[in-house]
Amino acid sequence: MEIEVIKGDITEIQVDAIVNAANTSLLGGGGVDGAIHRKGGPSILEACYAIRNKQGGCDVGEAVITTAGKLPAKYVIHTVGPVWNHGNNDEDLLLESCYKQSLALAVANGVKTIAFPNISTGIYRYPKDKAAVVAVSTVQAFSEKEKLDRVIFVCFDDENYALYNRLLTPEG
Ligand code: AR6
Repeated sequence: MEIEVIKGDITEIQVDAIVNAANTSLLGGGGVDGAIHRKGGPSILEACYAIRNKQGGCDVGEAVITTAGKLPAKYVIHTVGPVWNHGNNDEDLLLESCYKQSLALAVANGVKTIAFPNISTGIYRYPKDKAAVVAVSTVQAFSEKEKLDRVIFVCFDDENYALYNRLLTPEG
């Protein structure tokens, strides 16, 4: 399983599934969530409403899957990262769960290629260095047991891009 890092906009990535850093309402917001709904069009929000009607949103650390609407990806996997609170609220375990649940949902839906944004490191203020360690170690642990073809970390800013490159480059 290839694990890659690129700098860019996740809404433009051609993979089976892109992951959204959503909130518990699933009704959209700012950051990457806003960009995905804006570019993907209303069918994503309609699918999120259907999930809300069934299960009442999405808990922190959980994930749900919808269409990707007009985006080049086939699916959007919406996961809800933890809000950073000085590390006092199991933020690391909850962030790890976001990556695990998203990967499990990908496998269950026949996804072979998946792209992750840097969940929780924007509006939710999770320190980027700590979040990158959780993201990379969780995906690497997953790859030892189950395999997708490709996992791409899509970094939007230089700081995250540098952090992921360092973690994913041997002796880097
Ligand atoms: N492509 C890839 N990464 C992006 C993009 C993009 N188009 N836009 C932003 N990022 P954030 P969170 C990066 O704030 O911290 C929303 O309102 C961004 O630079 O999107 O998990 C939700 O509805 C950062 O590194 O998500 C929630 O309420 C990363 O994506 C809340 O924000 C995550 O930043 C979730 O906050």
